[in-house]
Amino acid sequence: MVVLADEALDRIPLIRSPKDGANFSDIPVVDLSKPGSAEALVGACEELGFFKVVNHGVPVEFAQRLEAEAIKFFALPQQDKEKSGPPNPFGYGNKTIGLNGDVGWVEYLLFAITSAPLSYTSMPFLEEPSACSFRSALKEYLLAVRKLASDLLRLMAEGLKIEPRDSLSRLVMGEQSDEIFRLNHYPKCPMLEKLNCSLTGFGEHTDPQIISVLRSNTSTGLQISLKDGSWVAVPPDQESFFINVGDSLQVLTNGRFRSVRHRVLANGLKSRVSMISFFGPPPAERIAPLPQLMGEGEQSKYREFTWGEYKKASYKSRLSDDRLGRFEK
Ligand code: GA4
Repeated sequence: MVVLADEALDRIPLIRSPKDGANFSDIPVVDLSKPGSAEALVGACEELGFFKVVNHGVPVEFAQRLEAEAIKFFALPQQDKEKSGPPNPFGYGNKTIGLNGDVGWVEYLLFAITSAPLSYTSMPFLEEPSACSFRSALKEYLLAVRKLASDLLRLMAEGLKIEPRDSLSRLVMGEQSDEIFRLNHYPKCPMLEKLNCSLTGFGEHTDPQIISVLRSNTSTGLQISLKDGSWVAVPPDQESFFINVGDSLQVLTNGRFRSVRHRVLANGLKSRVSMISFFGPPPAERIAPLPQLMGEGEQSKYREFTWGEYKKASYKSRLSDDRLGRFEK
């Protein structure tokens, strides 16, 4: 039996797979400065539900500044961080994910974001005068990534030949749109080096929203699941963004795009810091296949629901649950 020194570790699932999984060199890369990017995006969303974007227009320094601020926050004494928790679901969380018993080798800050003017969940640490540089780094990053998300959804509409071109982007750019931002810190876990298995950082799941925009430091850990169910490791790249198709976009395209199952494994040698923006529509928005994407006589594969209903059901589920399955016809 493997005995882990840290008691909390006992509750976190070990994954009996080779440490980092096979490195997957076939992650589609979409260069936003090149012609044909709209078609490339669509191909990647159909095949994997996941891709990487380069020449994305977000200055690298924005992510670096926010990462440096996040590292300073996560280095604070535990009792100071706890003042901004527990997450309900927003705030500082440590090892527990969501409200239904999921655990992982991760600590995080989760924010609800509102636009016009941009604001986010207030937390005790953000009220300190010393958090001024955190607040400004957060704002500049969030604004730049919202613009990227909007550009990507416009390009998707172009690639899908949907008019008007803002049919998808308008869903996530409105004042009532539901945006969430997450800063994750996966501390290194040196004892993993001795074990021939990995520790769950963030358990397997799909994202309920439309798209998610992820940036990480140079640590490995992120894995995605391919159509055949196998897991492959995504090589990190701190200058690019990784995009996930979420459950809602799968429904909007009547299953043409694939909501990608993904997970993060903790690293024995190096801590991982990631920042993810999740873009959802307004709560009252009806999530149903876009009529222009339906062939003649094609029926929706899903029962109708609003984003508010889907989100509520999601937050009652466990991370690995097949949330969309419950809405399939
Ligand atoms: C997965 C995507 C986002 O990280 C998140 C997560 C949320 C949470 O951390 O509170 C959930 C998870 C996510 C889906 C199922 C529920 C809710 C944890 C969980 C067990 C912020 C989101 O929107 O859904």
